Amino acid sequence: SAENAERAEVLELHSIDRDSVIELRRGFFSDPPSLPSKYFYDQAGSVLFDEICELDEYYPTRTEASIMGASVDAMVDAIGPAGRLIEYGSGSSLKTRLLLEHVHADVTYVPVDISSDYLTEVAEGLRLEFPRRRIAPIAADFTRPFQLPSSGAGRARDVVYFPGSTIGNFRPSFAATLLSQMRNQVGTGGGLLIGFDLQKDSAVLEAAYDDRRGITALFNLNLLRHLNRVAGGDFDLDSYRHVALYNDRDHRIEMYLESCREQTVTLAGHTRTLSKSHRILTELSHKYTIDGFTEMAAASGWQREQIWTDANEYFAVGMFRS
Ligand code: AVI
Repeated sequence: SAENAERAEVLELHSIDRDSVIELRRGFFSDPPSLPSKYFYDQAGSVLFDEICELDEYYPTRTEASIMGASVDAMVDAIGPAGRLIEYGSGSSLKTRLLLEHVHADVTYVPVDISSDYLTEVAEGLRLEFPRRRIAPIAADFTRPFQLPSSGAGRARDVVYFPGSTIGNFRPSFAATLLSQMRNQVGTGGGLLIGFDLQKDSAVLEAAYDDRRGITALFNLNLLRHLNRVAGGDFDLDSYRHVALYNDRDHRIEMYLESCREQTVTLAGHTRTLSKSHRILTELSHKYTIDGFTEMAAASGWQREQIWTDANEYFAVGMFRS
């Protein structure tokens, strides 16, 4: 209802904590300006992201799903009778259904997501769909250390599941930090099942991040709408254009919102000017080689067990052990 929506909005206004305000200011009031990608994922953004996953041009979701489908038995064997399957950034948990249908009956599924309303909704849906499965959601920003409840499952091991190549959205140094955080959470003998996107022709990559229907553009602009609501922003959404470019040297897609005119913007209590064509960086999406990724994981304490890929080598799913 309208009343509930209003109440949710009031709650949300208080939901951006001090650290997030500092992080926002540090990014937006420096040059070049940037905004944290985590603000893509309010309720509207999570729905738009699900639409992106269905786009013809956006190959990662489809390709990862086909890799999973072809090798789910081997993956389930590699997971074993895990205590918990902990999914970082679970979103709609679409990718997890296949695993949930196949993994050992005693595995507890722990979706971790920043969008707590959406998480609750998704967890309720999963409980209806998998009535015998234990589902234990955690609303958390996984880019910060968070606590897992202690495992009630005795000595069974925990496995982190991190699909979708979300690891690619972090700078390599921070990706390594996250991989170490995961390693510490599961301890020695724990597992990591992770999807990562592979280097390929830049035309394929740029089309995937600038689709003909303009859904990715809406997704990018929605970040400003979200910040207007939760961080005292006054972005005029009509004055920015979506830009997605492949950076060959750093092997990554860079997404920007480009100012269409000179304008003044207030965010989190401060004001700055953007000139015409000034670009705000909103997302990085790194593309790896299998060897490069394996090295990064090894440096964070993960030994490669197995890699699955598709015939085009567009995408890879890896199983690692700590
Ligand atoms: C969530 N993440 C893996 C997506 C990606 O491909 O980097 C986010 C995305 N941005 C634009 N399209 C999809």
